[in-house]
Amino acid sequence: MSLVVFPFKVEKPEVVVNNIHMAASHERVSEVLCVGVEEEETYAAIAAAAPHVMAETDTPVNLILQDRLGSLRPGKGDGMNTALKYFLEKTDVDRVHFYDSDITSFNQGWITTAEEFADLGYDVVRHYFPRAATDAMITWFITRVGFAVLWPYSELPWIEQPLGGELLLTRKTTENLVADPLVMAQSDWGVDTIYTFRMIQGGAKMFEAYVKEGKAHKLYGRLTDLRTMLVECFAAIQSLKDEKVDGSTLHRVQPPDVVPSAISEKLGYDIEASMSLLTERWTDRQAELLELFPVPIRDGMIANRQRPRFGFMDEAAWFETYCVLLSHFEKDDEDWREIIFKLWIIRVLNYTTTAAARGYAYGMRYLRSMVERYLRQAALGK
Ligand code: GDX
Ligand code: MN
Repeated sequence: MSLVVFPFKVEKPEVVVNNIHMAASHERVSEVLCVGVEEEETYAAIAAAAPHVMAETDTPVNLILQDRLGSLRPGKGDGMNTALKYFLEKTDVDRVHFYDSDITSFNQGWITTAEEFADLGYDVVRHYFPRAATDAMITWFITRVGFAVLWPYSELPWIEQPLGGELLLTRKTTENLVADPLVMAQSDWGVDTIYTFRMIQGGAKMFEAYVKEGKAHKLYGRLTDLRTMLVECFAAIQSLKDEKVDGSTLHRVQPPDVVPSAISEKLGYDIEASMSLLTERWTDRQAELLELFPVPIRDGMIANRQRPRFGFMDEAAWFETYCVLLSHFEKDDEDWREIIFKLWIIRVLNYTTTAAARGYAYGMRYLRSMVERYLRQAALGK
């Protein structure tokens, strides 16, 4: 039997409650745990609905607030880590599942799939989804690139969606995570990166299950939300850069299927709004920090003080940029946060206009082969 966890912040209550109901009705689920941040409206709505779900499904639905466990910004990491501790300390079941609470395409099949692959003996089952060619831009340009550059021989760069919030862990894998001070300290958006990294480094057997209907969820609000996520996901990789990972992990990936046109034709982000951010919020200190980068990158960036420019940020320039960031980026420095945000938007715009503009199939092929080229380049350079 399994515990199902929904971490939540501020979400549409009807969406969360529907997901809770679905999980609680599943025959393999012995308890549903919702982990909130504070007692606001979403929390109150779940508290009001929980007794009804329990009565209808005969499955306990518990609602708790996250503990302050970590040392970084209190965020989703504290929520997930609180749930892992709860799983070990308050239940005796073998498996825990996590699902984002804002998903509108969630169904019981997701739980069944994870359970069945775990039955085969995998320690971790991760769900992965078809995504638009201009979606998942943090995953592609920050996480998968970082994994390729730093650990080219490991399984890490081959993980489809290393930041995905939908996954199953066994008790043994959870014990390893909870015993790990670095994991418990990661209270922010970097938590998914650290979990994925430690699982592979620790030799967990991982299966990635393909969910063909895709993950429909809340659209990004302001781009500044993504900025925090970007900074925290990069900083998580940077904090791991001196770690070693060998190549002996078992990692299998279920092949993908036909991608629904609603996904392949979707635009992942607002191009015009992103371009307009490039000329904003400049400081003279940002220009000074850019001296650390190769001249063409520095000059290309400085040109953005006047008007948006992104032609210079090709694949090779991003490799060099990424290496400078690994050495010099400071996550708590406002100018560095703004620089990495602009660099990343520029790389995303360059990719969008040179590769994604040629269509879904081309864009996806480009992203995959880009990661491969980076890992070969990194391996040769070492
Ligand atoms: N308990 C708790 N505490 N839950 C949180 C917090 C927090 O501080 N912040 C967000 N959440 C919940 C949120 O309500 C949702 O259920 C889930 O975490 C994911 O957040 P969402 O705002 O939907 O983010 P997004 O962009 O859909 O996230 C995806 O990328 C993240 C990442 O790349 O880092 C998703 O796959 C996340 O699981 C992943 O962490
Ligand atoms: Mn979401």
